Amino acid sequence: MLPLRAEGYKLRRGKQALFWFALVGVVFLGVPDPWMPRAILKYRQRLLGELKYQAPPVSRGVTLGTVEEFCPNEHPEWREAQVIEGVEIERSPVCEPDNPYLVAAVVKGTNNVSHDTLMRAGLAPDAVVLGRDLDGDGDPDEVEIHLEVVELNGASPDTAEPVPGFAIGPGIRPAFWVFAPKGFGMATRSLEDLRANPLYRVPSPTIRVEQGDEVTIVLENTHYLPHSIHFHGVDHPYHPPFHPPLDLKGSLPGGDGVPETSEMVPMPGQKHIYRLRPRHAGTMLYHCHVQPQAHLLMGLQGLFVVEEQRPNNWVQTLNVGAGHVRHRSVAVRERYDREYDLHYMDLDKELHEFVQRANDPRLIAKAIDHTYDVTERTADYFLVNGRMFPYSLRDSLVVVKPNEKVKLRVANGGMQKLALHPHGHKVTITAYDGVDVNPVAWITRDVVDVDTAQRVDLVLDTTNDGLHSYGEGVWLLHDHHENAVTTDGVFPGGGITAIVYESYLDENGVPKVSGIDWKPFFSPEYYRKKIPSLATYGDDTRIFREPAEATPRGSRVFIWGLAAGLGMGAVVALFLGRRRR
Ligand SMILES: [Cu+2]
Repeated sequence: MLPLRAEGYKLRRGKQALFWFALVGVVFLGVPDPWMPRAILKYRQRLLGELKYQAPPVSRGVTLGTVEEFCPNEHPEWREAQVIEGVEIERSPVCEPDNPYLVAAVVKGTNNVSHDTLMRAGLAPDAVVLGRDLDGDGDPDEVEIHLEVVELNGASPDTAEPVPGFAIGPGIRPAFWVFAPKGFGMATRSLEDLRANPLYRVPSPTIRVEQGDEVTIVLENTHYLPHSIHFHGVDHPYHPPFHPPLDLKGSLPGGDGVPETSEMVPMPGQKHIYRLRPRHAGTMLYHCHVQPQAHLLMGLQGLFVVEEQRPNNWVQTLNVGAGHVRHRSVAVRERYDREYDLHYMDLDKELHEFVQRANDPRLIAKAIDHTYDVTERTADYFLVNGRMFPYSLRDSLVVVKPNEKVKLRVANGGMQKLALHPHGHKVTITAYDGVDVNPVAWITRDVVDVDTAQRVDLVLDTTNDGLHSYGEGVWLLHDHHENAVTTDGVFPGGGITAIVYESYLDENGVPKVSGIDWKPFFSPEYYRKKIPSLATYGDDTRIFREPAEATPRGSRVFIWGLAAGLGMGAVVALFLGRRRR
C-alpha cells in the first residue's frame, strides 16, 4: 500500500496526462487543413475523411400526386362529322370537341330545333331565336340572342370547393364572370358533381352574325353587380331604334354599353336590349363596360364576328368552347378549309381571389373598387380560349392537314401584348381589327403582335414549301413573351397550344409527341411547384431532383463530440486542481 501523499501525486499525474492527451486529440482533430503538417494530415483524412469535402445529400424522390389522363374521353362520339337537324357539323378530332348538338341548335336557332337537341345542347328555348328571312336569300336575318352573366369558381357557404368549378389547368380555378348563352339547367353538372355546366366556361362565347342581320342581344343580368355590353368595333348605333316585340320589362334605351355616357345599365335582375345592324364584316369584340378595369379582365369579353353577306348563309351564332368553328359561313368555306377563333387573355390572380374570399356583393364590390389596384397588376395566368397548357391541348388544338388554308381569328383580351409565334410556319395577316388589308400589302411573318383588344385575321397555309410550312408534325403555337408560356412562373404553362397535323393525332385526340414525359404536367403538384421540372427529363434524373437535408457523417459527429467533451473535462479538471491547491 502506497502512502497517501504518493497516491495523491499519482492521481495528479494521471489527470495531467489525461489533459495533455485530450489537448493533443483536440489539436489533431480541430486544426484547419492548411496549418496541419502534410504527413499528419494524411492520417487525419484517412480517419475522418476530407474535412473540406462533404458527400452531397441524396436526391429526394418525386411524388407526382394525382395525375389526370391527357384525355378524359367524355364524348368520343362528338368528334365525327355529323348532320344534326339538317346542320352539317365538321369533324373535330381533338380530345374534347365542342358539343355538336349545341352547334346545330345555334345554327338552326333554338326556336327551330327539336326538344331532344335543345336538351342535349343545354340551351333555353329562347337562347338563340332566329326569325324571318328579310332579303329572301335563304337564311334568317332576324337574330335574337339571350345572354346571362355567370360566375365561375365563386365562394359558397355550402362547399369548400369553388362553385361552379371551372379548372383552367390542373388544380387551378380562379373566379370568373362570363357572358353565357341562356341555359335551362343547373349551373353545375349535378348536385354531386360541382363542375360547371359545360355551357358555362371562359371566355364568353364568340357571337357570329351575318352582315346586315337585324341583331338583338338581350342581356339578362343574372349576376349580383350591374353589367353592360360594349360592341367593340362592331357597327352599332349610339341609341338603338326601339322595337317592342320582345319582353321589354326593365329595358332601357342606349346602345354603347357605357354607363357614364350612353345608358343606364341593367342592375341585378334587370335586362337590357341592344339592337344593331352591322354593315361591315370582320372580327370584332364585345365586352362589359362597367368598371372595365376589373369586369373585362374577370372574363366578360368575347369575339364578335360579322360574316360577309352570302345566300343561304346559316352561321354558327355562338361558338361556345374551344374555338373550332364546326359550321363555317359560306364566305369562309369559299376561301378556307378550316376556321378557328383564338381568344387570348392574361389574368392577375389577385383580382380573381377577391371574389373567392366573400359571398357578400358589398364586400366583393368594395374589393374590386378600392382594394384592388389595377395599376399594380402583374399577369400570372395566360389563357387561350379559357384554358392553359396542358388543358389547352385537349380542346384548343389547331388541327390541320397538308395543303390547306386555315383561317385564324386572333383576339387579345389581356392587358399584356401578345406576340403569337407558330412553330414550323409563317402566317399571313389579312385583316387588322376587322378591316381587310389590301392583298398587295399582306405581310407574312412568324411572330404576330396583337395589342390589348386588337384582332388580327391570319391565313395559316400548310403547303410544305419551306416558307409557309416546314411539313407535318406537332408544332407549338404560343405567345413568345416568356412569362406567357408559364403558369404563375412555372413552365410549361400559359396559353401554349399547337398546330397539329392529323397524321400526328391519335384516335383520342392526343398529339403524338416525342420527348419528355407529360405526366407531371397533368398533376396539380407540378403547378404548386412541388415537382422539379428537369426531373421529367429521362429515366435516371436523380441529379435534377431536390436534394434531401444534408446529414453529417456519424463517425465524424461522434469523434468531434468526444474530443469536445475531453477538452472541456480537461479544462474543468485543471481549474478545480488549481483551486484546491
Ligand atoms: Cu360588368
